[in-house]
Amino acid sequence: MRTKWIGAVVLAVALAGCGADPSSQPGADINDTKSNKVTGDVHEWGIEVSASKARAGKVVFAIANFGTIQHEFLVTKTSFEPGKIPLGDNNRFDEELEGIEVVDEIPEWPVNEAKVLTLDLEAGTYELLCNIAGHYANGMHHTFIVE
Ligand SMILES: [Cu+2]
Repeated sequence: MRTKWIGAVVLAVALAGCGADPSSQPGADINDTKSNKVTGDVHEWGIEVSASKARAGKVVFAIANFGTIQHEFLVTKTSFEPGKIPLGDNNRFDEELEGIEVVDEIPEWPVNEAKVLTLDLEAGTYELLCNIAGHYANGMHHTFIVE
């Protein structure tokens, strides 16, 4: 009887852990997978990728728009903390801003279509993001580390 009770408590704690919102933890959008071939998707409101790290050199991003509206996919090299690029009055950030370099992008593309972007990336910290008004602030960004 006593053993059963302990088992129930452990199960309850495990379930509570699963319910926690990972997006509320800083840096939680990083996964441990390292690959130079990255698949992923953009949607309201987020960017998911199969790998959060790559080796310096050629990196291929194959990204689907699984949202219900058009999105863009920018690869930016930045010294700002994840999600902390300062926004202007128009709810976008200035792509010429000090501390951020837009390396390249997939411009806005239709729902349920995928695009491929091939880049030569040097080591550094990048943020993959969508800079359509309001989209970055709503969570459309993902840290990407090149080592
Ligand atoms: Cu967007």
